[in-house]
Amino acid sequence: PLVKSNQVSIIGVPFNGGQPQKGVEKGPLRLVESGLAEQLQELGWQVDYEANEHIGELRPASDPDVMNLKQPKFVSAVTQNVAHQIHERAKQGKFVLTLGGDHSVALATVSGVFGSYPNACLVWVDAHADINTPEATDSGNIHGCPLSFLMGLSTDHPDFQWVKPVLKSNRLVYIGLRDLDSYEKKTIKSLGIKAFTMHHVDKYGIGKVVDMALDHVNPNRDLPIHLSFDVDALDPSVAPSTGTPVRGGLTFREGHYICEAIAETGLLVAADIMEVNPALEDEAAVAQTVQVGCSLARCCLGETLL
Ligand code: Z70
Ligand code: MN
Ligand code: MN
Ligand code: MN
Repeated sequence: PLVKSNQVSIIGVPFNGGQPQKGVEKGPLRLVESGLAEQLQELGWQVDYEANEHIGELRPASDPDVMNLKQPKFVSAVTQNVAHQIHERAKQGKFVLTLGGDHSVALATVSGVFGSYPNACLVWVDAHADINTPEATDSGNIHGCPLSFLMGLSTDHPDFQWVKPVLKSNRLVYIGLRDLDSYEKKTIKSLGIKAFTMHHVDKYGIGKVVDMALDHVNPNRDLPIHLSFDVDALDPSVAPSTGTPVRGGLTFREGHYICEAIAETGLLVAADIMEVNPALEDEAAVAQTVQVGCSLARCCLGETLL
């Protein structure tokens, strides 16, 4: 395996500034309180945990919209800070497991991971493409934009100069897409980004889709892999407590299969479990979503491999 140690760093990022709904900042603590660290120890990993409890204090006194983006300074400050934490852990040869928080936190995870593994590839599992530019975004919510910054599609935003264009279009692949803005569709086509929508999952089956996805971003199966998993990729019946549920998503097994198959390559160096929102839906739905988040994380760390 590429991760040289049996150590995993859990990085909690209790942050909601990339979108308007409260509660997603409670995701990381709920995942940890439900026993995630102990579960990973059970799998043979040595676990450390950074809760980032005080990250909300990075909120600036004033944070006006810039180019339609909401809370740009807050998002930038938090993600830059966390990017450094992740970069340090990855450099030490630890597997980095980041718990969101909204998906703007991928500015931190991808920057940190690719800082340590410049030749890595990114598997983005999501109902959404999260590749809007500051100019193109309708909502202004930065969780819909991280990939545009990471790919250098929006280089002139004053608050995000620290984000380097570490991600090339041939090192990104999507799985699970089903809710795209028209600018996002145009961008995916014009840059030739490989995207497996739910249509492709239906057509080929998840086994073939993951094979084809890895054939594209990692043809020789020798590059480090970063998996960023937005739980809204899953069907709302599987992961109901998330800010932007979209019907027609991945089944429980399809979601877990993705994590298992990527873990099985031995190339997975980092995983993100994002957009679990314990303030949405009833307590049974929250418990179900938290359990699914934990089991996806365990699969990333080899639980179901013999
Ligand atoms: C839309 C936007 C988004 C997650 C919603 C939605 C983006 N494309 N991402 N929920 N996780 O606002 O840019
Ligand atoms: Mn650093
Ligand atoms: Mn997302
Ligand atoms: Mn999403």
